[in-house]
Amino acid sequence: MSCIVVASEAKQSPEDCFVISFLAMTFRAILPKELLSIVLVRNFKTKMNTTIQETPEHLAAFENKISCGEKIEPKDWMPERYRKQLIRMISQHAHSEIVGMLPEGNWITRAPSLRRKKVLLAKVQDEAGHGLYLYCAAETLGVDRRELVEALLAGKAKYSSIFNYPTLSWADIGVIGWFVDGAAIVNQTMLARSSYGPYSRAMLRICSEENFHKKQGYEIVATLANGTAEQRAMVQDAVNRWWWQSLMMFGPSDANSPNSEELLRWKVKQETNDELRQRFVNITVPQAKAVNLTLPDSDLKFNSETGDYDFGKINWEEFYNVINGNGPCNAERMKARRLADENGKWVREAAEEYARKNFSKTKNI
Ligand code: FAQ
Repeated sequence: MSCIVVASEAKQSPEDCFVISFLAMTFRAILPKELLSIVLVRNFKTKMNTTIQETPEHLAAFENKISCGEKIEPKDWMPERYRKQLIRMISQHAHSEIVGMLPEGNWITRAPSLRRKKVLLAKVQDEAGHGLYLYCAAETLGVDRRELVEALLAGKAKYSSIFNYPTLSWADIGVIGWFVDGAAIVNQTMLARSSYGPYSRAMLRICSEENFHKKQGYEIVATLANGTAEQRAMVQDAVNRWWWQSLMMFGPSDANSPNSEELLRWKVKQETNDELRQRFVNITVPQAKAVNLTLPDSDLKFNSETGDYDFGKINWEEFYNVINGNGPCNAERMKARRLADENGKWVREAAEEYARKNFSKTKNI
C-alpha cells in the first residue's frame, strides 16, 4: 500500500514551496518509508501571455493549432473565453470528484466484508486523488484553488447532479460503480483527447482508475444478482433508482446545451452530450442482460436501422431542479463540504504560519 500526497506549487511563491516542504517533511517523519510516496505536482502558475491582445490573427493561429490536433499548453496563447470555459469545466469536474466521495463514503463502515471495505476505501481515496489532479489542472490556467473551493462552498459552482441522490442500500454502491463510473469513463475517455494538454493528461490517469471502479461495482452487482431473492430485489431496486439519474450525468440534450458549440469547436469536447449518452446506453444494456437485471425504461429497444438502443424521455425538470440546488441531498452535501472546510482551517493556518516564519528566516540569511 502506498500513501500519495499530491501537493501543488501553483503559486510558486517561496511561501508555497515551504508549505510543500513542510508537508513532505511531516509525512516523511510520521510514515514508514515503504508506505510513502510523495508526488509533488509542479503546477507552474502560468505566466500567460495576456498582454498580447486578442486579434483575429491570434485566434486563427490558435484554432489552426487545434485543428491540426496539437495540444494547447498553459504558456501558450489562448483566447480568454477558452481559458474561462476550461476553468469552469475542470473545476466543476474537480468538485464532482470531491463531493462524489460522500455517497460512497457513507458505506465504508457498513460494507459487508473486510474485502469489500478495503476496496471501497481505496475507491473513495482514488476519487480524492482525481479531485486533486483536476484542481492542479485548473490552476495551470492561472486561477487559485482556494477561489474555486470558495465558489463551491458559496453555492456558485456546480458539481455533478448524480451526487445529490442518497445511497440507501449496499447495492447502491455496486450500481454507482457500474453506472456512475461507467458513465464517467465514457465521458472522460473522450476528454482524454481534449485540446488542453493538462486536462487531457489528467484524464488518462483518471480513466484507468475509473475502469477498476467500474469493475468492482459490476462485480458487486453480479454477486447480488446471483444471490438470494432478497439480494436480487435489492440490486434491482438500486438499478431502478440510479438509471435515469446516470443518463442525466451527460448534461442537457444537445439542443439545450449552451456550452457545447464552443467546446466542440475548440475540441475541449470531441463528442456531444447526446452522442455520449447514447454510447453509454449501448454499452450498458447488454451488461444488464448478462446479469438478468432490467433497466426501468419500457421504451428501451434495439433499433436495427441505427444500431443503437432507443430509449425513453429523460425527466429534464428533475435534472434542472437538481443542478439548481434542489435535489434530495444538495443541502446535505454542501453542509458536509462546509464542515470539512471549517475543520481543515487550522491545518491551513498552521502550514501558512510555518511557511511565513521560514520565509522570513530565509530572507535574513
Ligand atoms: N450535473 O452546456 P452544458 C465522476 C450544467 S465525475 C451538474 O451541456 P457542458 C467520477 C453545466 O455545467 C462526474 N451540472 O455544459 C466519480 C452547465 O452549467 P454552467 C463529473 C450539469 O459543460 C464517480 C449547464 O448545465 N464529470 O462521476 C450537468 O458543455 C464516482 C449547461 O450544460 C465531469 O464533470 C450535470 N450532470 O457539458 C466520482 C466531466 N450537466 O456551468 C466519484 C467534465 C450539465 O454553464 C464517485 N464535464 N450541467 O452554469 C463535462 O464533460 C461537461 O461539463 C458536462 C456538461 C457534460 C458535464
